[in-house]
Amino acid sequence: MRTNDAKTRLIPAADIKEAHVPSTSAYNELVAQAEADHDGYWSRLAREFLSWRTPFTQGLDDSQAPFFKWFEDGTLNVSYNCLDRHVESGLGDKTALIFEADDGQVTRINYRALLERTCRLANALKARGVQKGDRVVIYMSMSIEGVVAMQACARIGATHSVVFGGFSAQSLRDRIHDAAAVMVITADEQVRGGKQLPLKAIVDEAIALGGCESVTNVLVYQRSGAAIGWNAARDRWLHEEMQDQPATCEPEWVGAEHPLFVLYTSGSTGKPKGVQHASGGYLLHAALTSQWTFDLKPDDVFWCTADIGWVTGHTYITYGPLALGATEVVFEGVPTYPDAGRFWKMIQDHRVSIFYTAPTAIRSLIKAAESNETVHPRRYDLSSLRILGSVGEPINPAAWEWYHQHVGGGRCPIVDTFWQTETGGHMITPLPGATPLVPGSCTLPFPGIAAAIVDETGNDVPNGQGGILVVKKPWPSMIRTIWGDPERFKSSYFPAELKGFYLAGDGAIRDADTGYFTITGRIDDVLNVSGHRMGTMEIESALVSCTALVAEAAVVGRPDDTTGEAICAFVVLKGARPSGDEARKIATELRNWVAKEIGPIAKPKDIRFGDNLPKTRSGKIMRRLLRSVAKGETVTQDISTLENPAVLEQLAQSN
Ligand code: 6R9
Repeated sequence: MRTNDAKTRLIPAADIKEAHVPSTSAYNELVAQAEADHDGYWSRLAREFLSWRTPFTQGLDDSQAPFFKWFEDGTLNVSYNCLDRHVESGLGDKTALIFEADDGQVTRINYRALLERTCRLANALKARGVQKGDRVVIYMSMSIEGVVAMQACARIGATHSVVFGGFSAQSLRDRIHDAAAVMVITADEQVRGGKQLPLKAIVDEAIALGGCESVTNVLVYQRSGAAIGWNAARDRWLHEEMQDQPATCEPEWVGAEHPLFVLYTSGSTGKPKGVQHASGGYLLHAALTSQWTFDLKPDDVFWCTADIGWVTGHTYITYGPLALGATEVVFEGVPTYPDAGRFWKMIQDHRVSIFYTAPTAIRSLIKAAESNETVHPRRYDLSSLRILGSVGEPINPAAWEWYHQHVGGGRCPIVDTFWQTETGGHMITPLPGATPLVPGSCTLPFPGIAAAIVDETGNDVPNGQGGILVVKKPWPSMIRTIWGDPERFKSSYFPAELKGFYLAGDGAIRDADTGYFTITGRIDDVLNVSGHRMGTMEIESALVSCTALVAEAAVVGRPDDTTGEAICAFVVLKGARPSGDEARKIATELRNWVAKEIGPIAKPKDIRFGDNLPKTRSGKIMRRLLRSVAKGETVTQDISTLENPAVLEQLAQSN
């Protein structure tokens, strides 16, 4: 935790020619405008950034708070805003996507062709009966087709729900079921790091688990050509479906509040939440933050390394950059294949000027570069870079410095962007031409975002003192509800004691001198492993669902140098507590079980066995204590209520 430290090193804002937000005073001016007239500020930007079919007459509608609405009587189409309008204004030949496959093969697609492909697929979806408001699950690898699938849904007013390709059949089934999707769009396989991994087979398995009867069609993009199972009544090849469809498709003009997508994310209870976003407000913030936070200009080559299965891929691959008519890189593979110089080589080859990635990737590439000079960024020509970004978790100052010096050559500002699936786009972030930087701080709120730090009763805490991060006013790209569960939406994000403020779920502190924000981590039972959100309860449910072996389980996070946090599981087995080889064997079995239940990203790094778990008298698992045990700390908490203190020694042993 940083205190009032006069030594805080401020790196001056970059001197950028014609930056969108060019100076600290320009930033302050925008903040003042938003403070003076929140509604007017956002409405002005919504008119400037988006093309409306019918203009809206009202900005915010808070009559049903916390179910806020923005620009509700306006109509628009998101894919029109991302594609058609650029073609209409003469940018049809401009490259939209530079796709680099796992094996290095590059495919470029310009705005005209991307629009045509989107229209063909949109027509194909309609031909299979998909209608406005229907949900379509997209379970795809990183590909042009993945972006096209999302845009095609937006074009016809279908609500997409993208499921990350690393999720298991069980997780996929749960999401298809919860959303009652009518269609799944997938690929035969995905190719990552030289390996072919199944997708269609997992869709088959998910549907076979039951509860997916709403799905009438599965469209399959042929990526690898591998042999796959086929159900002639249900499965169709994407290319066959598209080939005879017209290359134009009138967009479905939808109201600004029409649900553009539902994206599932982890919360503090077992069941993932379907975060529902609207069309108009979401696209506004996607476009606006793409422009201001990254200072994105027509000649830039933008690269966000996220997967479209996460919100970062939605906002900063599929929607934001395309809404601005930008050129961007889309990457199928992984940062370490064929070697850990892949990112640097791609920046060099494509002359990337804005690069946006996660701290976990940076940390693993630092390790690789330090042990192998040939993959060090200094071996590549990275002179095209002008702005770097970070997202997903706090970036520790050492990684920040390395990123700044070795990737950015000491000249590129780093925008450390704090935001969430629920917020739709950046909330607290530097603007490169306006904000002096401090390594490890996400600095100041985006203009118009009323971020603040309060105590448990919603009262402001002074700078220099940590508290709960909230947003005091609604903003256009905020979550609208949890799909099918409005009560959970209210209780999760607008708890009664917080005066109607949006509760982010993170702790934060503002620097006493600068007022800069530093995020101190989640205040709920959510872990952040390699920038991926994982609910501890979700992993616990997965473990105890292994009823043949597991009696009880508790999951906590512990700090990890590379992945930020690592998952540590404490398990009581139905049989005797195992040791040695047997313990290792069961630990492996349980890891594989979790991978099957949720996905490989949820595999516990550590599994420890005990005769029981430490509990309070009322029977609550003492998680704080388990967190100390996981870290290897000596336990200083009061353990007088523990039935069996010896269990702590058992749980301290790794397998
Ligand atoms: C965009 C995204 C959200 C959680 C969030 C916070 C953490 C994201 C961060 C950050 C510190 C940053 N987080 N960005 N923490 N500094 N720049 O990651 O969305 O997957 O929903 O995760 O990630 O804990 O609450 P999501």
